[in-house]
Amino acid sequence: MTEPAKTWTREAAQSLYDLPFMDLLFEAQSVHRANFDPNRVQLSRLLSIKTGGCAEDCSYCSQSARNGSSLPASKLIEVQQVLSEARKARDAGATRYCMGAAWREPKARDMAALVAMVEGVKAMGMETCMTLGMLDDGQVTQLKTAGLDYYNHNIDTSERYYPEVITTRSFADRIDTLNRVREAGIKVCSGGILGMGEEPADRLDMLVTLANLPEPPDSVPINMLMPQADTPLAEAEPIDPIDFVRIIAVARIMMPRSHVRLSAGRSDMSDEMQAMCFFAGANSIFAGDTLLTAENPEASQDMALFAKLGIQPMEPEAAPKVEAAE
Ligand code: SAM
Ligand code: DTB
Ligand code: SF4
Repeated sequence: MTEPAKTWTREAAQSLYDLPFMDLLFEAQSVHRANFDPNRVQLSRLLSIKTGGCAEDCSYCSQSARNGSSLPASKLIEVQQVLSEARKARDAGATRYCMGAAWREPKARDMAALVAMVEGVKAMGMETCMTLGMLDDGQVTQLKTAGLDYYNHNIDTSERYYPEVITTRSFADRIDTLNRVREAGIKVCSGGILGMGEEPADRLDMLVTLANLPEPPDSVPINMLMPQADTPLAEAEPIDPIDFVRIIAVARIMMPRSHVRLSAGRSDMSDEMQAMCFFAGANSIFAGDTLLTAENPEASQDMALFAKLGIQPMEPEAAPKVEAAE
């Protein structure tokens, strides 16, 4: 898949963002229709394979050992347990299985189990995704060889705002891991969180960084902060829903062929807000009642919303519907 070469600037992103809402949504929906079936949404399922006790200081996260959170640290779970959960997710309609670990980076001793998880989930016919923190060259090669399809590693916010949120690893570290993953031939899933006290310009700068990567990410998760007790962002001011929808629309226009995922925070969104996000070009969600540790709408609730909107789950590997334009 080759993307038309286009370099985005903050100014160009800002002028989209500032359009009258109806014009912005019309443009986003037009771009969406030119690239995807507008009535299909991809379902990913998450599983926390190692929870809590993380050495990083991400100020939004309940799993950081530095946040005084009560979440106890667990060990990497057994491969068989992952596979039995994955089978249930597949039977419930998930086409991608995303395994997340609360680590700064995986240790050498964990690699054999991680490889077995990827191989086992892949053998069930689902796409595989992992999010394990930073990776070195050897680790990306091992995961690629096992058949890993996607790696999730979020830049989270703008380069400017990033140090306000995380100090234990840099924005540049994140970009290094993303480059390593892409160069190994693993598809990149990268996005961020809205509602951490950042300015609208930070949200746009985050999209500019993502869109200007050597290739835009295949998947772009846009999370709405789920404030977690005992974290520095526990009392963060919620983002205005219209501002949130505008960012989804700008992401769709800037990354026309990426799956834009309406990620964490849906349990605090109305049906109407989610419908607006789908109209603005979001075409992927996390399905199932738990994210990694936080709550998510019940499958039955999502299916009721899909039925009201005439949305169907996307088939696995449903690529954008047209070949890349020149
Ligand atoms: N430890 C790995 C890492 O950070 O790269 C993987 C798991 S981490 C929980 C994955 C992503 O989830 C984070 O980068 C962040 O964007 C998102 N996330 C974590 N806590 C969140 C929260 N409370 N609200 C919204 N998104 C959150
Ligand atoms: C992403 O962008 N969002 C997911 C996934 N990638 C790993 C995680 C959301 C986590 C929400 C908080 C929790 O469940 O602890
Ligand atoms: Fe650790 Fe990931 Fe949470 Fe940061 S977001 S504290 S790296 S689990």
